[in-house]
Amino acid sequence: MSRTVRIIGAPVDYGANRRGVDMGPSAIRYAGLAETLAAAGIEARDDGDLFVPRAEERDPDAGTLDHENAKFIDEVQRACEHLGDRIEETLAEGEFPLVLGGDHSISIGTMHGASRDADLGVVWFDAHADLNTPSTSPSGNVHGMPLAAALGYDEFADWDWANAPNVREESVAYVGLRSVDEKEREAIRDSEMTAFTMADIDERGITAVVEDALAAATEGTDGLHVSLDLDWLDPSAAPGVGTPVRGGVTYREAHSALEVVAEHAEAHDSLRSMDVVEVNPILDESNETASVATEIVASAFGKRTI
Ligand code: 6HN
Ligand code: MN
Ligand code: MN
Ligand code: MN
Repeated sequence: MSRTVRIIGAPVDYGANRRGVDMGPSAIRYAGLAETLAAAGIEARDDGDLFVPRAEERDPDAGTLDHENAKFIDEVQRACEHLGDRIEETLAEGEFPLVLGGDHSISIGTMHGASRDADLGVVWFDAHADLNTPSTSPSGNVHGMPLAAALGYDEFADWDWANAPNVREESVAYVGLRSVDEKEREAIRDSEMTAFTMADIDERGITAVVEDALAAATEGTDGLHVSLDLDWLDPSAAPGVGTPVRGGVTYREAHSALEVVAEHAEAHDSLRSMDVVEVNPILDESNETASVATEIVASAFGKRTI
């Protein structure tokens, strides 16, 4: 990583159905993110957390938007608008935005901010497709909707704050899908996105799959956003998440994947922004998931053994 990494905490849990994910930024810091990056020779500075009112103080169904089946949507909007501005500022000042979530709804803000002045490709490491809309969501949880929001599907078409200004379907690539809702499956099939499931990883190996995902996301774009949902990993390696799904990538595969990202970033100066989401210390075992998150981030930024 040639730029200084600016760490931005987004302690948001509005988008998930389990409390505790708002403590993700603290847990990741406590796991030694700054120290791990420093030891790897990566310059980083911590810019603190966004101000996010506690969910208990808010009414999930109040608000001014048409929020049916999108819990806390007004609160998500407010947090994402602030986050988007912080991302834009960070990039304008020549630093690299690393966002610590929080649940995955915060990526709406990251992608918005990172695509204001650039065509942005996206690689989405996740068990889930996060492509629901208020009309298709089985849960009403906005953390299952960030990509649909960025791409302006259904109700999101009218919500400019949610639509990433310069993210195109054909520049979005999934890696590691294994829990996709019926309507999401249809939407992926009808779309121009690239989607690699766990079966693709089993068959072809993690490196080949990530290389293809990177190629799809960086063709014709100015920069790459990497979104890392910790439930992408198998729950045995990352137990502290709200929506675990069996059959995910191993600890080693996760490292290999992000090492491939680091190589691509070095060769093409492709990496523009990153978020690390869904770490929930309340559900974790000895902060293991936050430690794994920390180590994987270091791999993405080019940490080497020798
Ligand atoms: N995540 N597809 C499910 C839903 O409620 O829409 C689960 C979403 C999980 C979201 O882990 O970021
Ligand atoms: Mn997700
Ligand atoms: Mn997920
Ligand atoms: Mn728009």
